[in-house]
Order: sequence, then C-alpha cells, then structure tokens
Amino acid sequence: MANPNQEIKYTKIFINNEFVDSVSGKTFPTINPATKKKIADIAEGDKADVDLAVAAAKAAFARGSEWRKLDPPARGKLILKFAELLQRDATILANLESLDNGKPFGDSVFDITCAVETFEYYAGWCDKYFGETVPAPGTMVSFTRKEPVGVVGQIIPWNYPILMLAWKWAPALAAGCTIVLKPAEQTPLTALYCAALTKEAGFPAGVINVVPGYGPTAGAAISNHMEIQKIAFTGSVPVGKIIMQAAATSNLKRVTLELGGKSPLVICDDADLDEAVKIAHNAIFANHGQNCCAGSRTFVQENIYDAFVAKASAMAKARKVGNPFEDGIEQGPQVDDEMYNKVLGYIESAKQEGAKLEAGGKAIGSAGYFIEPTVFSNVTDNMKIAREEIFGPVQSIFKFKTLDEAIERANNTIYGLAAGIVTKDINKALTFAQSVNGGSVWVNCYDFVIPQVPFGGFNQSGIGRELGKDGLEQYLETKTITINLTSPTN
Ligand code: TXE
Repeated sequence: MANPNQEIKYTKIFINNEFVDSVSGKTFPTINPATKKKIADIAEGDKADVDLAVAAAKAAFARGSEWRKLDPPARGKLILKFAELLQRDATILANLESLDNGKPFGDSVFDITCAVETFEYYAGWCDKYFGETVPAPGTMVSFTRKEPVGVVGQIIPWNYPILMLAWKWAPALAAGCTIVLKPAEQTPLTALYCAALTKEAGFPAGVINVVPGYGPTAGAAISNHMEIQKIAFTGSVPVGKIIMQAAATSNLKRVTLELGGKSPLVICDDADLDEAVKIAHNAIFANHGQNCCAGSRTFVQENIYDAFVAKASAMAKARKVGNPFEDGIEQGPQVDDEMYNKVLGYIESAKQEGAKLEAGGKAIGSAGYFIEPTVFSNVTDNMKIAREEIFGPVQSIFKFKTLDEAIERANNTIYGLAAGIVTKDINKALTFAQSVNGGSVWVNCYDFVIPQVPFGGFNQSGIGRELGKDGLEQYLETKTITINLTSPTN
C-alpha cells in the first residue's frame, strides 16, 4: 500500500557492506518535492569517501577474491536473488521513490518492476558471452576472451533513480565488475535501500558501494579517480562533457554517457487522430516531462493540425496533478526548486517568443513544485523551447507540410536520443526511421524501452549504449591470447 510515512532506514554511505558516516561528518538534506519538507539528512560523501569506496571496490576485484572466483552461473544466481529481494520490497521502494522524487506511486511501482526485469535479464548473460577463435597463420592459435573492465564509477540522475541504478548495476555485475555509485543528491533513498539488499542477497563486501553526495565534489572525485577503469554517467550534456574531460586528464577511463534529448515525434495526416494524440501526450507528459527521451517536439501535418491541437489541449487539461500518494494521480511535482524554476522560465520564454498557449502555463499553488500540464501551439524551430531541453510538462506542437521537411527539421538539433512517427504508411514509417538521427525510433508507439533492446544517443545525446548485449559490452574488455604451437595445426 502507498504510504507517505514510510520509515527511512538507510541514510549513510555504503562501503564494504557497511553503512558509515562521511569522513567529514557532513550531511545534506533530501527534500520531498510535494511538500518542500525535509525527509531525512543523508551522509554527504566527498573525495575521502570516494577514495575509501574505490579501495573497497579494488580489493573486491583483486585476483583471487571471492567475487573473482565466483563461477559465472553463481554470479547470475546472486543477481537473481537480488532481483527477488527488490520484488519482495517493491512497496517500500516505491514509497521511498515517490517521497524522494515526487512521481506517482503507481509509476514508482512500474519503475521497480522494470528494474527487477533488468536484473533478471542481465543475470542470464553471466554465462553467455563468449570470445572468438581467430584464424591465425602457421603454428599460431589466437583467441579472444571477454574480461570485466574492473572498478567502475557510476553517476546517476534523479528522474528514474532506481531504474537508472538498475541500468548501471545489472550489466556491470553480469560482467563481473565492482562498483562505486553516486546517486543524485535529490534522490538518494532508493539507492541506499538497494545497497542494503545487495548485502542481504550475499554480494561479497566491496562489490557494490554507494556514495551519496554532490556532483562537483563526490561526482568529480569519481570521474577524476586514477583507479576507476570506467565511468558510466546519465545526466546533462554540460556535466557529460566535464566527465569526459576528467576521464581524459586522469587515467583515460572508458566513458559511456546517456545525456539529454529534444526528441521529435512526427504525426502524419493518415494517422488515427485520437490514437496519435494519446501517443504524443504520453510521450511528453510521462514522468512530468522529466524524461531524457521525452517526445518534446511534436510535429503535426498541416491538414490535421488544428484538430490535433484541440484534442491534445483537452487531454492536457484533463491530466490529474497532485499528491503522488493519492489514487488516480498522473503527475506529481517537479523534482526540486531548480527544475521548477527552470521549467517555469521556459514557459515564460515561449509566451514572450510568440508561441500560443493552449493549456496550462503556470504553477499550481506553492506547497510543492507542481506545474500545470502545458501545451503550446504555433511553435517555430528557432524558439528557445524548440531548441533546449525543458525537462518538464510542456508540449510544443509544430506544423509541417511534407515528410521530407519534417525529417530535416527533426534532425535540426544537437541531440539524437530518440524519435517517433505515427502513420499507417509503412513507406513513410521506414523512410523516417532510417533518416532520423536517434538511437531509438518508435513507430506507432513511443517510449518502448525493455532490457533486451539497446538504448542511447547519437550526437550530443551521448556515447555508447545501455541495455541489451550492447550494454553488457560496455563493461567488458577484449583480451587476445595467442599461442605458438610446436607444430602447424593443419
Ligand atoms: O543534471 P546533472 P541536473 C538534463 C535535463 C535537466 C538538466 C539538469 O535537461 O534539466 O540535465 O539537471 C551529477 N561531476 N538531465 O542538474 O547536473 C549530479 O550530482 C560529476 C537529463 O540534475 O547532469 C547527478 O548525480 N558528476 C537527464 C548527475 O550528475 C556531477 C537526467 C546528474 O546531474 C557533476 C537528468 C560533476 N561536475 C537531467 N555535476 C537524462 N539524460 O536522463 C553534477 N553531477
């Protein structure tokens, strides 16, 4: 049952299977965005704590350690055991997620289900990735072997706290790496709870470490660390660039980045209008618009434009916004005052630049960070809301004439995370899918993300892929072994 009074059990840094205070003794508050009230004080990790966590992860990864000696099928079973515990405590975790992040309780339950599925999927990979035998001349025999990259640093955002943790931990553990994770400062609660569950599942000490704290301190200590071999980051483009620079100037650690987007969703005039309106609504308003692959540029063909705008506005006006723990609520508050002010700023800029406000457009009350589901029509390509990631509940509707024009405008962005098209014409669908710059393209659907399929961005939306086999490979090194036999093999 949804319970806003969920007990907060874990507030400290998790290193070597123990919860400890920060070396500095400092803490930071985590805030409930629905009430602006403090939920708990959390131990604030910094460089000294990251150093301890990396030392623990390094020891856990040492040759001959319990973790390194664990057979691949046993590693898979351990990951499955952890998935079972996540499922057992799904309600507790969903309460913590909704308290910390503000998303409706039902959405939190869904995220936890997706997290469980991600661990189950990668548990199966532990004993199923192979090297290759390579044709070599004469007496030479060459083959490759996949090995874990080692100690990995992972920095995650606040929009899908437990799901982003799952996307990071599951492939890293399947590959046999050890982990130092920093959750976002806005949402540390579920990561700390998950840390406790890894101990209960039986992961050896040091395999998984969680250091809550701020980006420029704890985050920077991870990205600059000389003994972390890979960093995986999800967050903003500017921080992605800082992390890549830090990786380059420290020890050339491997880098994967999952950054922002300005994803186009194209609605053709042959589409079923009601279905198209629904797909476009969910594409932008899911998770309060705080979604890296949000369909934040809705392109609608000219002869259905007015009808689409009318229906999309009606749907936005009907969206239920309120207390995330109440039944039937579809949208809670934005995550914090910074995002709240940022989104309201974008709404103001759209009004000033001449977009037509069709729905919403302002904050709701002042008790929490609530913003009305907002729709703008007559949005043009040069407006600020057309170019920058808003990360809030703001639908921007553009008008187009031909598919070629829509494709060109869809690609006119620094990003390239995702794209969608709604049409009954397979030719249009495939032409679009093959021409648009985006790591995921959805036809007659949107946001279909499952553990089996790779996810990630073109251009400044990131580097590398998460999920699927591609996601696993980011945590593996290829080693080539060559043997000179005493006599030719053929
Ligand atoms: O992101 P940050 P913020 C986008 C979205 C949003 C904007 C800003 O457009 O409006 O980013 O959000 C850590 N070294 N996305 O400020 O700062 C930080 O502590 C190392 C898209 O929340 O990138 C947190 O753990 N780490 C997105 C994480 O980076 C640093 C999800 C993300 O924070 C750091 C979230 C530093 N110098 C926001 N500075 C997506 N791709 O889904 C911060 N961090």
